[in-house]
Amino acid sequence: MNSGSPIDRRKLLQGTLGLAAGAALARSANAQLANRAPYGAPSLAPVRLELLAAPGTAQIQTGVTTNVWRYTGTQLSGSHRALLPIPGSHLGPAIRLFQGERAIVRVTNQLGEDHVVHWHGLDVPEDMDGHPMNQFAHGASYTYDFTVLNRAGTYWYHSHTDMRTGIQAYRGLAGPLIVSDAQEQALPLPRGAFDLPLVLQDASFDAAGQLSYSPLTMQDGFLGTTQLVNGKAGYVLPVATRVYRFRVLNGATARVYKLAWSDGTPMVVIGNDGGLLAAPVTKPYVTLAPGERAELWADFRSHPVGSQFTLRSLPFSGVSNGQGAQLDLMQVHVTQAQPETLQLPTSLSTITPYLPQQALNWNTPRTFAITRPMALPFVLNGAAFQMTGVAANEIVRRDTLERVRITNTAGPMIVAHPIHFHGRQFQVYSRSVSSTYLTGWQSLNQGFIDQGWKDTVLVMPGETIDLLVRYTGYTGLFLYHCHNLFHEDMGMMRNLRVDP
Ligand SMILES: [Cu+2]
Repeated sequence: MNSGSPIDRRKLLQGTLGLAAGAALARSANAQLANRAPYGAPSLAPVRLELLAAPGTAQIQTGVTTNVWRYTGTQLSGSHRALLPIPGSHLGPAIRLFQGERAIVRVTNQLGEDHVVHWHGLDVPEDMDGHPMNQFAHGASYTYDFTVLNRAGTYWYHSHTDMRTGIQAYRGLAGPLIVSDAQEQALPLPRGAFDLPLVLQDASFDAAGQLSYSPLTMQDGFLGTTQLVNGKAGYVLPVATRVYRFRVLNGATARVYKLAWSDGTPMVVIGNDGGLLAAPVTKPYVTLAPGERAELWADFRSHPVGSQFTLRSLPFSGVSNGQGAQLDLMQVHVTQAQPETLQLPTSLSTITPYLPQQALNWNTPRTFAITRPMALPFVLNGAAFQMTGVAANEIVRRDTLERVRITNTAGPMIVAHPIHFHGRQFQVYSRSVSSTYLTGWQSLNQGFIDQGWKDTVLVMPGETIDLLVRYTGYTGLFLYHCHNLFHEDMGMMRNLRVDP
């Protein structure tokens, strides 16, 4: 069954913007056989986990009980603790794995609708990647079995259900996935209680305190009125006069954040989507689009006990009409004096830049345009999502390096789109923006973290971005899509077919 026709998605659009959401379509069988042998060698005993996806309740707002969907994790085996629940949060527990480790995660669906889990940023086989063709029904389980090939970094896992990714992730079906490796372990970075995930989301509530998901417009998608950190409104983080490693993950369905400290302290960035940067980067603010991650070195040594400040999103323009107001995200309260000896390392990791001439197609970049057909949702590469459909220019060779160009330059209703590629991490080679859209671009561009490894990149209006992408070593269908989850659910998603 093919879910890609504009008719289906137009119906869903009407349904979602109105009262009822469309039902997920039945999954289709995939004729494509994946190459499932890992190309890294597992070095540790497998980590076996159970994740139950089911309805539950949470105190997102203090004193108010809200119905959510949540992952509840259980560790069955493994040589280390692999589940670190976020205290008090309805979000999924942080899953901690090591490079080279095999993870076997059995997910059971008790949601009352189809579900599938994507391991965002990880390089895993086709049938482990959370493609909606592998979604499974209420009452069923699916066992994900993969070897962690990725380097240390802040990845995440979340719903990727056909036309239901937005609502499922919004209601809580998302969590951090932390990978460590030997190089990272050897660095003097904050650990334990000083190494914290900060998952940013926004939400809206009805009069009864229940989550509402009502996308504003096609351009905006869903923008909530309440800012959440780790599943809490009005989040307050007590800290000591120490250094913290904040793993900030934009888990919002559509909102872009321009992150800054209220006291004007610059942001010290040590990592992004694909792990630690080669060296720390200091920025006036950090631009973080849905799906992206930024690791911050937050040094509170010079802040006296009793001081308070705010992590906020500064004003910006150009993303979409509904976005860009200043927002307070969380309060930091310095509550304890403690000694600290850590110094910011001058070097963090080894990142070898791809050379342009290494790309097979340097002179003819593989180009995917963002467009919006008249009165229809946004699309990538000229067509809405088809479950197993690929266009002629969406067939690539495994493990080859290519120059991939994304353009966001067509049409009268241009907005920003965070574009995510499944499979391997890529490098951002260049950005250019047309003068018409320069003002909005300049309100965010100093916060782009284009160094290092990326799996999601914000493509601003009027912008053309060139990436250097070495495709996954696995074969099969791997998605690329907009991480504005409303856009994705409306069909702004395509397959790349990775051939041997
Ligand atoms: Cu989009």
